[in-house]
Amino acid sequence: MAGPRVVIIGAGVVGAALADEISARGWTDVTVVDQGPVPATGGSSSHAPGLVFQTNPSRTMTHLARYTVEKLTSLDVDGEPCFLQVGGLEVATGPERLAELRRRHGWITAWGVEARLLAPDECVAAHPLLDPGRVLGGLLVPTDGLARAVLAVEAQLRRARARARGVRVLDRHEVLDIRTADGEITGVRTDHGDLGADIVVCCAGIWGPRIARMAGMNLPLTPLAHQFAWSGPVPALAGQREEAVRPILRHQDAGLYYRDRFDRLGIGSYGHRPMPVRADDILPVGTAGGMPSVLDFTEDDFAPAWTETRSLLPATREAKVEDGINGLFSFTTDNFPLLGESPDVKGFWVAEAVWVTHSAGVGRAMAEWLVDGHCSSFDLHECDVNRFEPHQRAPEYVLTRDCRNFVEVYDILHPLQPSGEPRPLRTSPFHFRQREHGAYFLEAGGWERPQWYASNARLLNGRSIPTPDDWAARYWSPIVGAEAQATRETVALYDMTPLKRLEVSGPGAAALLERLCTGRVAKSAGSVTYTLLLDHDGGIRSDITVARLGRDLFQVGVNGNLDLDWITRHLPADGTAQVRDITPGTCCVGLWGPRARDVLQPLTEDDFSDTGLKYFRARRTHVGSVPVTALRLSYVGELGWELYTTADLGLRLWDTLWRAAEPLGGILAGRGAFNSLRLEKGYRSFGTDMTFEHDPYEAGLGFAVRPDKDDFIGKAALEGRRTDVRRRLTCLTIDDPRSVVMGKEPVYDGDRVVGYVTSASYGYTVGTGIAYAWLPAERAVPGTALDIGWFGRRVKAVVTEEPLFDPAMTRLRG
Ligand code: FAD
Ligand code: THG
Repeated sequence: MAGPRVVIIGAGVVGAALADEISARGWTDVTVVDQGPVPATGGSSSHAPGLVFQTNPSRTMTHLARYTVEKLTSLDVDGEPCFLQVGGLEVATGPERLAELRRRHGWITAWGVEARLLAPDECVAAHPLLDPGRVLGGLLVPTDGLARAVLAVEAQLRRARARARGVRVLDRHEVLDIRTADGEITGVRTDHGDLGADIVVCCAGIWGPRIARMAGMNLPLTPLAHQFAWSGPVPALAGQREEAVRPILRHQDAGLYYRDRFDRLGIGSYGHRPMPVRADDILPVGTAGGMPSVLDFTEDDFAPAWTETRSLLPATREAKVEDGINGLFSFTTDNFPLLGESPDVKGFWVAEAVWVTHSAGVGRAMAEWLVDGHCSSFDLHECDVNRFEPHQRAPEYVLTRDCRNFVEVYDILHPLQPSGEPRPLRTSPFHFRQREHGAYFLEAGGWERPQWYASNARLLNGRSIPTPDDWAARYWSPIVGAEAQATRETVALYDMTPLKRLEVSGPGAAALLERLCTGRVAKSAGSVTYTLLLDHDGGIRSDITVARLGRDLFQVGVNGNLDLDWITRHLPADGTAQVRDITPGTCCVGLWGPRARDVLQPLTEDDFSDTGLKYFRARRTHVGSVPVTALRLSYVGELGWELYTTADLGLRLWDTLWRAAEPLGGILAGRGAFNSLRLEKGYRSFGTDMTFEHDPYEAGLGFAVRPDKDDFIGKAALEGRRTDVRRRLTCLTIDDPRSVVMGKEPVYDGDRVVGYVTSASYGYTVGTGIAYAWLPAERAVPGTALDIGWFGRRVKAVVTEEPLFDPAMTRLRG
């Protein structure tokens, strides 16, 4: 089995890793094409100093890096190792950074990579060039180190070219065009002739946008210049025989990193102005004499970096900056790579905006995805090139965000911190009303979302809302707690407009959804079903709600653009079903709380009693003068409805509801309360609590799977899993009301790391801190006492039966 004809464009670290991994899986009809000479093609990989720091807030990114480390440590070229495992050290020179390193220690520990917090003298012992007077502490990851990128290219291409595999490598071949027919790849045109192909994978680095455009695809990345310089000989390093012995070093407070190389020091700086380059202006290798991925060194921009270096590492005062580059590599709007298949051209794939750090991991991920149809080793939902909302592909947005991300690359970013610019982007029809009520807005998917309302400060009278410690108290107000409590006491309006919704229609719609969903969704008109989308390997792709509004008409509440992409890819070829994102043209109010019916019933002729519209039923009706689709369900676990209408009537709907709710003591409530209430109720959030790597049984969502229904995607893979659950998404409670964790923290059993927190909040109506965490099944037993790592200290937590609030569902039904 040679597999389909694959052409990989680009022989940098990414293309080389993919060629190796894909041929190892039996696809051997593979050609790697590069415009430059292999292995030092002149792309970014040829210039990368190769620092591999595995620490990352994303579990997936750490795992991609960990695999890269594992693989490259096992590879050599004629005895020359591809990886120098010198360790990675991040140091703090200020108290905020010191706290940040403790948080980072939490992440890397949670993701299963060994790391240690170091005292100042230990930092200096590990890296003797450091000025002891400046360092407050550090984070050491012993398995970090230096990837030798060009060697890694060579080693991986050698394996791929070996006789048993027979991958072809055509260097000095420039790709000039991508050939397609009827929306499918047929080949690539090069300056040396055509190559037929069924699959093309673009691993062209900073040239990616140019190649993608040949296939009609807009690739949202920006090449930015980044300064890297070599010092001359540093006397203190004289006589160093090995290429590198000290840990790679990061000094994030000044945007700097370092590596040693014999008696010299390499210095990378992000401390300069962003220098974006249009992908179209980057010439092919070989045309410009020199290397187009490298711009001239601008010494002035480097001056502050050198001053700071001489302060942090005093031994460098005896040295000079010898030579430097402004090297180009890709930034994206959310700092994740761009992986996956074009939505428009079948067989055109990309693996772009990938660092050396993640390259081998990405090679493996892409190979699995291509060969198996899905990637089982890594959860790629954050990396999928089809994750973006339409505005996130706009050139202005991409450029602004990418430059911002360059500036913020080492900044301390709070998990709730909204991106500074561009803002505001998407506003619901209720936006100006919300502002009148003093909404404090955060951002998600471009939407301005009220986190709480200042006008609700009056609710604080007579309540005592515990204040969390410093970090958790940012982007927080005690009003959040008051709004949560008031929701359960009276009734609240929540703006649910940002909840993405799709319309699936046509005579084939029911069959399509039955094939994709784990539950029965083609029930009577008016039914609503909570159900899952699975991948072929049984991993959760999303949890959704499917409302059948008519025989051929469904409204589907989803989690993001990947759901739209997934459904689109599975549309029947005969055109009998369509899918459309109706989010932008519509809006939604969640009206929830024990008095919700008292608000709604007087506004409509229809019967909204418990029997008139049962729990998990939908109806199209009117509220005052506004036509609405009402779904009776609630992510906050209270009586009430999601009320949808078109954007033009949104304000009218809001005002109508508010006029009826206010006299009954109703309130407006924000996202902070929402998140607390849903955790009390045990409702999971896709992407945070469960992702592609989890199956429904582990995630506590087995109830949404109907193994007895007709075939659906993922069904076969689930067989036998229900009884073989090794890890569980588990509810923990935290007694200390000040210690509110935020997600991504490690969970310890004594000294052993046994899991990690997904999401957390204080539960304002149950009166305890709540943290959901992934734990081994044997520890997911109520009563088990565990610790959560929080800025280097331990917070006591106990596994607790869930849900914490209203397990009998008396609030929702009735
Ligand atoms: P590349 O290595 O650029 O490979 C793309 C290939 O595509 C090129 O060989 C090019 O010739 C080929 N190609 C493009 N267009 C065509 C065409 N039309 N026809 C044929 N072939 C084509 N990352 C880290 O992890 N750690 C670091 O410490 C680090 N430091 C860096 C420092 C600098 C100064 C720079 C510039 C980058 C650094 N990076 C670092 C980033 C890292 O180098 C890149 O992200 C990575 O090398 C990208 O690999 P790639 O294979 O995607 O791209
Ligand atoms: N509303 C709508 N669609 C959505 C969400 C929503 N789609 C995406 C996301 N949110 C899905 N998440 C949930 C989670 C839980 C519930 C609904 C949507 C829920 N679960 C009940 C339970 O678990 O007890 C009901 C389960 C059942 O009866 O099958 O209500 O917020 N429109």
